[in-house]
Amino acid sequence: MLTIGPTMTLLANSLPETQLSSLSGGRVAPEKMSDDDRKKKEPAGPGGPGTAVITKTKTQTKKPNFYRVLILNDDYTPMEFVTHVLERFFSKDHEAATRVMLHVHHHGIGECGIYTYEVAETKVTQVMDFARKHQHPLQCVMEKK
Ligand code: TYC
Repeated sequence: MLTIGPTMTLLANSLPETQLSSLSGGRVAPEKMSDDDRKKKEPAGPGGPGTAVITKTKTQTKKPNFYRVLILNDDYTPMEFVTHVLERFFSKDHEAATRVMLHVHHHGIGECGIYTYEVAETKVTQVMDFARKHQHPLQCVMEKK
């Protein structure tokens, strides 16, 4: 989850007490200062003496978008190479990697993992660079979930 900043400040005496109380979660501090003390400490500002400022921070949340990273079957890339790719770049143990590789071999396409945009993009680039380096035609793509 992402957290995005604060939102609202208002003068306490600009609202009726019922609204004030709900804004502050019912925790508006009672005025304890005597009138004499207040005169010494607070200048009579725009809100007048005894003006309280309440800042309410509203936390906004945003769900990240997720992307599926997929590999495609072809007739030339060795099975062992694909299994190795799944272990190396997608942190799969040998059995899980073999399972995904065989699924792709039989069905034409299969899922390596689900990631946020930047991570998925990095995985695709890593796989494509690694396949090219070893002169295999293996294809790796990402799709929005
Ligand atoms: N079909 C390939 C072969 O028979 C193996 C393979 C599996 C290739 C999965 C790519 O994504 C792939 N050698």
